[in-house]
Amino acid sequence: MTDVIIEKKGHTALMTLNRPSSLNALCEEFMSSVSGALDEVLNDSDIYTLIITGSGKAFISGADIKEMYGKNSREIFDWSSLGSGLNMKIETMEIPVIAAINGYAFGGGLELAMACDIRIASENAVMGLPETGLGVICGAGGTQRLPRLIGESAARELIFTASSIDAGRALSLGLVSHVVPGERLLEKAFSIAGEIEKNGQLAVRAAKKAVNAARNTKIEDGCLLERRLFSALFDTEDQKTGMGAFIAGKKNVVFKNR
Ligand code: DAK
Repeated sequence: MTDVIIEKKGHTALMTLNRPSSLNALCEEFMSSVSGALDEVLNDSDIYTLIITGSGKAFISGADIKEMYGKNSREIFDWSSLGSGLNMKIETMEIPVIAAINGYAFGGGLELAMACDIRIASENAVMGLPETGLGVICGAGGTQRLPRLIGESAARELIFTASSIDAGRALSLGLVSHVVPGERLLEKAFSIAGEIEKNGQLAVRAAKKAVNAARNTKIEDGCLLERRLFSALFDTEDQKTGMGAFIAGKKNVVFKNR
C-alpha cells in the first residue's frame, strides 16, 4: 500500500497521507515518503496549489511515539531533522499549501498543518499539542508557529495544558479559517485552490514570499522586500494582462504566468 498518494486535478495536487494503522503517525520512513512526495510536487511546474489531507479518521496523530520512545537526546536530535525539515520544506515551497484537516491533528500533525499556508477543518476534527503530557515539548516548530498564528495567551494555554480543541474552537481562535462537514472538506479545499489558481501565479508566489518574511523581519525590511517583489512583477506579462484587462473593462482574465 502506498503511504502517500498524490493525485493531480487540473493545477491542484492532492496529497493524501495514508498510514491508517497508526493514524498517520510520523515515523522516519513515513516522513521520508512525505518529503519525497513534496519533492515530486515541487518539481512539477504545472502544479499551482497543494492540498494535504489524511485518509481515515486522522490528519496526522502526531510524531510516532513508539518510534521515539527508546531514543536518547542525540538520537532524537538526528531523527528530528527529518520532521523539522519537512515543515520548513512546506513553509518555503513557492506554491500555496492548504491543510485539509479531516480528523485528529495532534503534535507533529498540527505542527505540519501550521506550516501550511491555509488550514481548513472538518466538523469532527480535533487538534492539540499534547507533548507536555508526554513529558516533552513540541519539536517541529509548534512553540514557534502557534503563538504567531493565534497569539501568545491562547497558545501558551494550549501548549502548557496539552489540551485538545474541537474544530469550532480552532475556528474561533483563527487556527483554521473554515469548518465544513467532513464530506465537503475536499470540495472546500479545491474551491479555495481554484480561487487561487485563477490569479497570476507569479503574483501568488511573490505574495507567499512576502507574507512568510513578515514572520521574522522588521517591518521596514519586510516592506522593502514587498516593494522589491511588487516592482519585479511590473516586468511580467501578467501585470500587463491583469491591469490591462481592468482598464479595458474585461473580466475573466487568463494569466500566462510569465
Ligand atoms: N504514535 C504512534 N502510534 C500511534 C499514534 C502516535 N502518535 N497515534 C495513534 N497511534 C496508533 C495507536 O497506538 C494504535 O495502534 P495499535 O494499538 O492499533 O497498534 C492505532 O494508532 C490506533 O490508535 P487508537 O487505538 O489510539 O485510536 P483512537 O481512535 O482510540 O484514538 C487518538 C485516537 C489520536 C486520540 C490516540 O491514538 C492518541 O491519543 N494518539 C496519540 C496522540 C499524540 O499524543 N500525539 C502527539 C505525539 S508527540 C519532532 C517532530 C514532531 C514532534 C516531536 C519532534 N521533531 C522534528 C523534533 C512531535 C511530537 C508528537 O507529535
